[in-house]
Amino acid sequence: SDLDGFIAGLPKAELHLHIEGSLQPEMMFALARRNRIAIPFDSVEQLRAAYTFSRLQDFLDIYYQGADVLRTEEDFHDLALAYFDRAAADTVVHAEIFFDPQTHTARGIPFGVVAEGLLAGMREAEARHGLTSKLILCFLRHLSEDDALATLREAEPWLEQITGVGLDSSELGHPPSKFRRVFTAAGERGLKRVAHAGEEGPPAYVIEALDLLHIDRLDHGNRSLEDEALTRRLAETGMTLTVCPLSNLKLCVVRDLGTHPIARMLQLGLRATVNSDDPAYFGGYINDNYRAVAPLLTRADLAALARNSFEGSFLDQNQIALRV
Ligand code: ES4
Ligand code: ZN
Repeated sequence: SDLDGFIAGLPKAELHLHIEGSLQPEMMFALARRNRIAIPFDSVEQLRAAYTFSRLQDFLDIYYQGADVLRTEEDFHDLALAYFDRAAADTVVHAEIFFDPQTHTARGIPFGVVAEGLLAGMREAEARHGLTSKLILCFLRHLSEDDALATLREAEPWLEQITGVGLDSSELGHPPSKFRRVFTAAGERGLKRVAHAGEEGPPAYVIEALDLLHIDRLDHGNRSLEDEALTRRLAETGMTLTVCPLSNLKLCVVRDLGTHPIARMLQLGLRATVNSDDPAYFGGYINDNYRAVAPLLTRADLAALARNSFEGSFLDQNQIALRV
């Protein structure tokens, strides 16, 4: 339709994308074959049918299992390039992608294999599509802070090519305060800081992410709206929220798309953006996410969401002027 054309025509940045969550069932089977690994599913259809979740943990269990087929530098390169090809088709001109090194190093895959593969894919996407990108290293919050600190040390040779650190995985029971020291260390090394907070966790976790982790951007943040003073603070400080509508639907963070808070966020003056999170698992890439919430929004709102994605990116101002 006309609205689809409007969304498709908006240049946009994607700021909340787990590269391991872009692994499509077809590629999972192809990599299993290439690496001679058995996977506990008979077909792409059977695998897709397993993607029904009642909460974040249901998804994480299957997401970590899926990542097991990723073994070589070429695998990570192919994964990244497939995502960038698909993102370019959705008029994404810049992407800041998360990766979860601990998911791989815990299986004996060296940090450098993961990083070099992803960086090669990023360079190829820029040459092929002019799509620029940045890399954000996420710590798994269900693991210890010592494990995160060891991961930051392992990353040391690649830190010039890594823009920031993030915090993801199981939120409930793993508050931001658990990672205060590693986020301080990352800040001292000049890295940007982001964290998933307020997806399933309470507003208090968002406040901890602000006050203890000194985040530059808030991933999800939905439950911030339960706290009026916090909402005002996020609006007044111009904090960017990376919101993921189809993820919120699939993980039962919202009951249905009709009650998604994205419109309310914009009305409250929050710098919200729209992103796909784990597109292979949640049933849509970035334009699908824009289309999912479009009925709640005006065209000016949709354009504001796309503009926010550049303002909230880690590009500098003159780079933004060139990208939009
Ligand atoms: C994630 Cl949606 C979501 N939440 C927390 N951690 C994650 N890792 C990958 N996707
Ligand atoms: Zn996420």
